[in-house]
Amino acid sequence: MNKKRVIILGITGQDGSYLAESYLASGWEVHGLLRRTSTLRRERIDHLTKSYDDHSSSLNLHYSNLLDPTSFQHNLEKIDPSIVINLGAQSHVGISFENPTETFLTNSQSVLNQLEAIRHFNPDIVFYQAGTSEMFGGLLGREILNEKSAFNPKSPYGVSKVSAHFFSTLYRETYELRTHNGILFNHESPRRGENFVSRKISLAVARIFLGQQKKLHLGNISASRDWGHARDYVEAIRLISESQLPGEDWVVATGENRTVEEFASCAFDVLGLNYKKHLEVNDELFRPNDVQDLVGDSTKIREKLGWAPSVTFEELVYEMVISDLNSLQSGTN
Ligand code: NAP
Ligand code: G4F
Repeated sequence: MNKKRVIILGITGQDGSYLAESYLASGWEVHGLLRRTSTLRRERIDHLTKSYDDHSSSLNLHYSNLLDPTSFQHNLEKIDPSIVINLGAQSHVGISFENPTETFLTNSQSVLNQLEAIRHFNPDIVFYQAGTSEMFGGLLGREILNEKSAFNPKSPYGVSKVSAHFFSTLYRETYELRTHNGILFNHESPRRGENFVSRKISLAVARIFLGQQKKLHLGNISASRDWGHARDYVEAIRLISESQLPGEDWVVATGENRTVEEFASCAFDVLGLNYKKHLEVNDELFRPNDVQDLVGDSTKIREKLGWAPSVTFEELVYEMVISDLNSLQSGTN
């Protein structure tokens, strides 16, 4: 790849921020697309934009809402990248039941627009689409999910991502675009949004420890997820998009799953607390439909691209709880 220039959609999100760091550290010119919001809160990438005077590692930002196809097209032509990574999404599964139309337009229609723009501007661009284990809708019997498993989505979010997956596949097969579909299982970090269950738990544990909160209210605590660390998963995205392969589907997972209750138990353990004293199940926090169990088989990416997760479940939970405790104690959260 001679032109080391990448566009990242969803740069302000958890994965976008880690991916930008990774590309910048290896000398890439990184262009992040972001939407206009009423505040300028971009805490996940502030540390990258402050280094503007150092041109070897600067992050370039451009306004582009996922719902505005012309703004993507103009940026594509102006930046002329070798890789486009689409991480932009309404990524909250529970909220997708409340905002199904926005979720579908943001997560699926936008991908069609991106593919059309790439097809007409430069079909050699590598395109990465952020697919998800939510597309599977859960374990079928005892099958561990891989690239050949059937999709059976259980939420508007899941349906929108299946649709985007098939647009990406269609443009690969029809127009020979170099589209890769990542099918990533849950990945978390201290930068995870506060309304996802892992971060809701780690924040609550730290606040309860400091006497700032009494109870942690959760919904379906018997659901299980295959949880990894976002830093490991953005390295998988880089391996995939720089692989020189024409375009394929890739499951990225640890191969182990834990219930939400086990996540909470482990998190309270970090600060020597008994989760049973603080956790309450609240019926209002259950979703209209939920994926009960997920665990992935990432043999393909391990064998073909040499990827492997480096952070264990216990290390992930520990890092999240300690990070929230430190931020609360230093007044930065
Ligand atoms: P995230 O933190 O929610 O980030 C989503 C990004 O999309 C944010 O930068 C957000 O911008 C942007 N976005 C949303 N609507 C937009 C719009 N209309 N115009 C422009 N930008 C918009 O998600 P994440 O955890 O980093 O996940 C990255 C991608 O991977 C998502 O597509 C997600 O669905 C997918 N995925 C995530 C996981 C996981 O476990 N994390 C697993 C599988 C797949 P704002 O900051 O302005 O909201
Ligand atoms: O943390 P969650 O909201 O993540 P979910 O639904 O698995 O989705 C995340 O992972 C997907 C990959 O599989 C991504 F595609 C997606 O973008 C997102 O990043 O919920 C996990 C589980 C669910 O079963 C939920 O019902 O936790 C359960 N849960 C129980 N109580 C809760 C709560 N989830 C949230 N957010 N808040 C609760 O109070």
